[in-house]
Amino acid sequence: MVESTAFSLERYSLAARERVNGALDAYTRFDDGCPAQLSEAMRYSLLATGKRLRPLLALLAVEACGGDESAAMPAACAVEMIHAYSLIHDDLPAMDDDDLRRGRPTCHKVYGEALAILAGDALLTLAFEVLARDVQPPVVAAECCALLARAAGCSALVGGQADDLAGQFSDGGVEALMAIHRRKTGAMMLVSLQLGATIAGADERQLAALTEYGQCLGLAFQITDDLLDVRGETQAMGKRVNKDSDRGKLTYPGLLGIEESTRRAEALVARATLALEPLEPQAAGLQALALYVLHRNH
Ligand code: GRG
Repeated sequence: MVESTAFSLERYSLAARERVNGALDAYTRFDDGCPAQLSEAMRYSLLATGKRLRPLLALLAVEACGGDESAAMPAACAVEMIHAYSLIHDDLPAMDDDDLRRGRPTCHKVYGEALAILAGDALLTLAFEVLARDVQPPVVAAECCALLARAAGCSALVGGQADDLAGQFSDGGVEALMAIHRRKTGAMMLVSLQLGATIAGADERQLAALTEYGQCLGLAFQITDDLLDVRGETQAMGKRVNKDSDRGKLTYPGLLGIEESTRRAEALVARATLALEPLEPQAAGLQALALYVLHRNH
């Protein structure tokens, strides 16, 4: 990971991931009749090694807006649950049909398709239970539920996935590609920041800064994801590489070339970090995270 001078993202994220993983583990120990195989499948995917980028965004956003990390932990877990569900369903034969995720066989390869679908359903549902019950006060919890439902719903995550699968805009240009990824990838990153900000009681100026940051970061993340798909190695990525280009999917390097894609990712990260100015000096973590997204190798 890339170090910023005043803030060690490496040190912070190592410890924060531990806290997130501990909370995710606790949230998925069911003693209320959840079938053992189902909870095993949920935990297999949820607790697998991942970057925990969305939880980190929620936790860093609450701090950037002057709030307390522990207040945002339920939201950090909720976004990771939705993310894990979307990966399980995306890997299914009816969708992207993948065998490898996070360095190990996909959920349906281990537990079968039916249980993998149900594990995804249960993680999606659990996310809202956790938000509604554990975010305080209840009026903020309700606002968080509405924000997350919108970001995960038919006009964002699910809608972006539907358009992507339908090959919508496949003959379009960069604008078409951005329209898919703003919903499929960007919306969950943006809402992670918005949840942290909402829990911290952010004002309009802080919310606007995080929104600009999140929109730029989401697009930059997708460009680097496409670049890694071209350049990356299966072992480092923990998933099959070259799959997008092999399937004739629109990608940034495919449309713009590697050099221009890299330049765009750099420009977006520069805009993202500039957007954080109103939040300084509390946004050092988010600054470092933007640099990490640019230089990541998995
Ligand atoms: C099934 C509703 C539904 C949506 C699926 C998440 C998704 C939408 C598709 C996954 C395919 C993909 C490669 C999307 C682009 C970027 C992305 C979301 C990568 C995975 O996220 P990371 O890199 O993964 O944060 P880790 O494992 O580190 O959490």
